[in-house]
Amino acid sequence: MADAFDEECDYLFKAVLIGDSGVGKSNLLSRFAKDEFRFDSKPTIGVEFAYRNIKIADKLIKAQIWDTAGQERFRAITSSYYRGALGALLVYDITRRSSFENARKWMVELREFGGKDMVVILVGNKCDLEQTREVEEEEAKGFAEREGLCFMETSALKNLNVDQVFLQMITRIHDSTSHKSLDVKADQEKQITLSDAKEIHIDAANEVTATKQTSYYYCCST
Ligand SMILES: Nc1nc2c(ncn2[C@@H]2O[C@H](COP(=O)(O)OP(=O)(O)OP(=O)(O)O)[C@@H](O)[C@H]2O)c(=O)[nH]1
Ligand SMILES: [Mg+2]
Repeated sequence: MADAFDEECDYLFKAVLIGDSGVGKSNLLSRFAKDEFRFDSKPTIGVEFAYRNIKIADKLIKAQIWDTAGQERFRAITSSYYRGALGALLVYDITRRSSFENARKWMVELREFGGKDMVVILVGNKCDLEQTREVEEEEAKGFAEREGLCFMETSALKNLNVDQVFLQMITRIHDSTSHKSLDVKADQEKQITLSDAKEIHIDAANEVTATKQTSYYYCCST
């Protein structure tokens, strides 16, 4: 059934979720993929993934989002997790400063295993917990700017900015891959092969329209 549907997709994009344990990666994904939230979610063991199909302009995109454990001992082989990923959400918890400070550590891993053109968004999750906030939005914006990342605050619990953050990432991936194919051959179709996934076809003639932005959204010009 999945294969039958794959035939209808114009693109397949793989993206990954990274960040410390307990920051809300799995709940962000379940909110995005199934509109579900769990107060009692267990730490992820190994790797899980979910899909959601998104229409940008007249193109159907299958977003394949991978989720792994923040805890080192539960993580799967890192290189295969990142292989073929075109985007990443680097998630921290706005009420847990250590999870923000560890974003640097996650950046090191991203640089080692991720592709150099990956679209990376820094995500401050649990913004519904304003009263116990330990990381100011301005500070996170500054960090994102220095690292050349986009930035957004979200709440998986209240469903704030969840669709927006995933859609920003997917739109930017679409945008950059379309530009790349234009650079290579303006009038021909280019193929990119994602290991761990299927082939995607990028038609250089297609245009991408922007998706909605929100007040929480910040992005540098890179
Ligand atoms: N208040 C609030 N709690 C949240 C939010 N997102 C997740 N949580 C809670 O935070 C806890 C951890 O969430 P998970 O999604 O399992 O965290 P994770 O990053 O996947 O953790 P690992 O799988 O161990 O890496 C759970 O108790 C969730 O209910 C949010 O936006 N707001
Ligand atoms: Mg998890």
